[in-house]
Amino acid sequence: MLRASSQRVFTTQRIVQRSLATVASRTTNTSNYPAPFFPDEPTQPSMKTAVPGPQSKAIQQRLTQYQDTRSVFFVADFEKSKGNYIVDADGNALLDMFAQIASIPVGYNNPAFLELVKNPAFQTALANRAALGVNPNKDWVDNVENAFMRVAPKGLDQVFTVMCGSCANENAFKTAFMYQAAKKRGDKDFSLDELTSCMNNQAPGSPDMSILSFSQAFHGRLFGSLTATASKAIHKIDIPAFNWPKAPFPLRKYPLAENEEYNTKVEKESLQAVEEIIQKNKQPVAALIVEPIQSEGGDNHASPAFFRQLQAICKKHDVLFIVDEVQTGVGGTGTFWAHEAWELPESPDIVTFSKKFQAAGFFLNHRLRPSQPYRLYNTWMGDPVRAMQAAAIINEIESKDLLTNVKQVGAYLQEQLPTFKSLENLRGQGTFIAFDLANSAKRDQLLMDMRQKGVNVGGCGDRTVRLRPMLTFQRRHADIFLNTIEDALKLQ
Ligand code: PSZ
Repeated sequence: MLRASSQRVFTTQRIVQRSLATVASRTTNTSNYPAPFFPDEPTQPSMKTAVPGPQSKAIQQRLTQYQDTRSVFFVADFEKSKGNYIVDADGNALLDMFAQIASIPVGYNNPAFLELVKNPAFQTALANRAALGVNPNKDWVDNVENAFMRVAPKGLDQVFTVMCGSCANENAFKTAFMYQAAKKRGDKDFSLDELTSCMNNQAPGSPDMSILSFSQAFHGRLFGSLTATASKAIHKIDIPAFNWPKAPFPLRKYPLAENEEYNTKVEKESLQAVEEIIQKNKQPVAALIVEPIQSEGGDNHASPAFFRQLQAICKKHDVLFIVDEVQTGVGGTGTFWAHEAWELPESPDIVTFSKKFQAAGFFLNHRLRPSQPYRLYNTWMGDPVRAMQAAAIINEIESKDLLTNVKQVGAYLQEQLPTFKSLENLRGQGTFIAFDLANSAKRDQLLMDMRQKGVNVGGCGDRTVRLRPMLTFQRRHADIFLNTIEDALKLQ
């Protein structure tokens, strides 16, 4: 487990300490790079055309007949992509620090995955998809143990698998509602009134309960998860929502060391708001959901102490504490689960996952298992193919010691980035690093310029650049990124 203090503090002192000599060592001293995880990936970006190039544009134009492609950056050639590099339809090789919206853990065409495809058990699972609630294959229990229980947070002895991050959160919410309703009902059976009223979406069968989430949160785009989401209006507009409360997420000021008083104050205010909502909200709060780092909402971090107190408030009121690790899970922050860095006295009640794990779902304690079967249920209930992939990912992380790699390369980036004076509010944990540009136009221009120079980086919030490299991103890649951003900033 990583110490809570591992969250890097960017101080002015450190900025002053940074000398031009260190920058020079970044650009010239490549002899002490650790051995590459992918000896056959490109050694640097190679650009043949603008991005998107003519091939990308032609395919996109064809696809636009049937699908909205306005969000497409460029069309990929996954067959040619390798390791940390994504190759596009025009043959451009870009260092990929966006990684399918933070969802590629161990590189494109990782040999472990290519090997897995040859495995007869994998082929059987691919050719014969199981409805896992009806006919799990005889090896499904092995997958559950190898992929999920191996990395289950302490005390969370159950796992429910689904198809995506939003599905994971929606089913976690249902679990919380069933738990709270069962607690209220005691030993009694469902009443006739409950059984009939729920068929018309009325109380008492469809009770008034809520999920408490935070301002700027992102938990998905389905009805319950979208209600809990508050990152951008465009995600929510026109969609009916539940009447669920939001507490303000503390928006800290940087550098942390110079803003301790303010940051303690905003965290305290947020915690007070949480407790007040739990005590006073008209729709009783069944659970609170929080991201370890608010990602879509602008890469907002809070202190480990904040999260410990959040859990304590939830515990005091028996509100379930759900940690959404859909984006932060599986190593990018330097620990397998980001919440490990908080040193909680006990695990959260529910931890949801997807993205880099390839498999989606959530961990829970057996006391939260619903009273009857079929209440947490659907056709596929996950996918054995993805579970096998998840097990291979854990093997890669362990055998290549990728968490240590993330910590080291994250620390290096966090040390180097303060030399760029126009990058504001530097913040990070592991390689989950972000900084702000002066405004959204400058941010968008920087992202575009970097892409033309062969480094694929994404944004979030209004004016934030967020780094989401793979766990296989090494010092050699960090230097390419640093040199490229240095060049791109000169264009601003
Ligand atoms: O615009 C979008 O729909 C995006 S861009 C990034 C995401 C979604 N992230 C998905 C996500 C997440 O980051 C967190 C913390 N929780 C839940 C989700 C939803 O996961 P999916 O997209 O798999 O439903």
